[in-house]
Amino acid sequence: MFVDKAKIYIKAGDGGDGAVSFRREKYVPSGGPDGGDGGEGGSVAFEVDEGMRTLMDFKYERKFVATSGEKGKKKNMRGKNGEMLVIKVPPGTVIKDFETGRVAADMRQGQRELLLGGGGGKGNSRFASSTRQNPRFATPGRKCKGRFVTLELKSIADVGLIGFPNVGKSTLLAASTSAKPKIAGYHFTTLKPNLGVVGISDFSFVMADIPGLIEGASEGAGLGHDFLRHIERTRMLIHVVDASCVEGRDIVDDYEAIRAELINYSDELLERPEIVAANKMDIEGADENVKKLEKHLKSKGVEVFPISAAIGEGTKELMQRAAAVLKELPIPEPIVEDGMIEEWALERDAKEYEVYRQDGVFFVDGTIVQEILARTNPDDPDSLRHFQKLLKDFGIIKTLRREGAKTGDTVCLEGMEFDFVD
Ligand SMILES: Nc1nc2c(ncn2[C@@H]2O[C@H](COP(=O)(O)OP(=O)(O)OP(=O)(O)O)[C@@H](O)[C@H]2O)c(=O)[nH]1
Ligand SMILES: [Mg+2]
Repeated sequence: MFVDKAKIYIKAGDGGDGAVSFRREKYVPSGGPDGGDGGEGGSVAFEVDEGMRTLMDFKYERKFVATSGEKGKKKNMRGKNGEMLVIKVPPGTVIKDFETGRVAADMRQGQRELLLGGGGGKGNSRFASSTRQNPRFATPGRKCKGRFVTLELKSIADVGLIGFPNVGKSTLLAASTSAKPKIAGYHFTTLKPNLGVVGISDFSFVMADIPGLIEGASEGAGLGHDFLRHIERTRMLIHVVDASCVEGRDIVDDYEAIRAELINYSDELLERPEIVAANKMDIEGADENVKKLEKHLKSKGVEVFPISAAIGEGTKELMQRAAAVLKELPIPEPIVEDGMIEEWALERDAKEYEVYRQDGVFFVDGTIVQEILARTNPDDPDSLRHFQKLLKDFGIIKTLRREGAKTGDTVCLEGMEFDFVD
């Protein structure tokens, strides 16, 4: 099956921890701290690969974790950085946060970093000062949260070829571009959109052959919704009908049935410019059918181009008209992003915390508290002093005071209790 939606797990690399180490050299009695910083974690980036047409690869590989930064080393050596993980996606891939459904990126071209790797921790040599000559603590690297994202492929094409199965959409694509879609006399020959470039003198546009639609497609019948999603992104439609009516259907009914599915799927498609290609004109009886359709469409102002895609008749005129229509249409905007990437980045840097009082105990909860605790070695007096400084720097002491905390009160930081000293 053609996969145009996938759910994957992505995680940026954690920052490496800072090292605790002391110089030990011959003839140097007290060498001092020399623990290096941890390396940075690798980021997760997405890159458009123009050659990719489906999200098929993500059916088998679903977990993408960038490498972590290495721990700091002695002699003030920094840990190695993690490597950036680049995930290749086809053009037109929309990346969404799985939980909220909000858009993180609409990949059209180039590369975008979506998840930043965690920063490395600081080695103990960073904490040396005149009053603290031998710090026995270092800070851990920042750990990154993994998350699920949804990838949705919405092909980017200027023109979408739509219509019932077997009407000759792929034949028209093959006649007008260098694409080589599969063509055969049965329904659903095309199972995924094929793209081709149409060149009209100095103008060119991308045309997509979309798998055949049937009645109920907007509710998921046939290949249904999967393909209407691709139509959503086109700028105009060429609605292909089989003028020979060899399959015994009525040409006007066919036309209206497809229109109904489009509109049912999205009101926006109602506004999309459309021209009709009445195909298979080489077959007897086609003339009459075309007249019938033209009469039906006259009042709606929809143009009908009689063609015979199999022998390339009338196709050039049709493409010229499509080019003329496209020239008048605005260039489509990428799907509006929802500030998701910024939020992911902020989440890592969240400085928020909450202070509340219960049974005389002051509770402080929040990611920043976890961060501060993770950086603290409770058995080390220097580290504890540093811990107090961090509480002050982040305004937690001030907030506690404002909430009424006095010297001797119990404060519970993410489960760890201590006495408040003002
Ligand atoms: N006589 C005649 N046959 C045609 C013409 N165009 C296409 N066909 C035939 O119609 C059949 C279907 O053509 P396709 O191009 O595969 O049709 P499609 O609309 O892409 O079909 P699906 O991919 O199944 O939706 C093939 O046997 C073609 O050879 C034409 O202009 N004249
Ligand atoms: Mg086809």
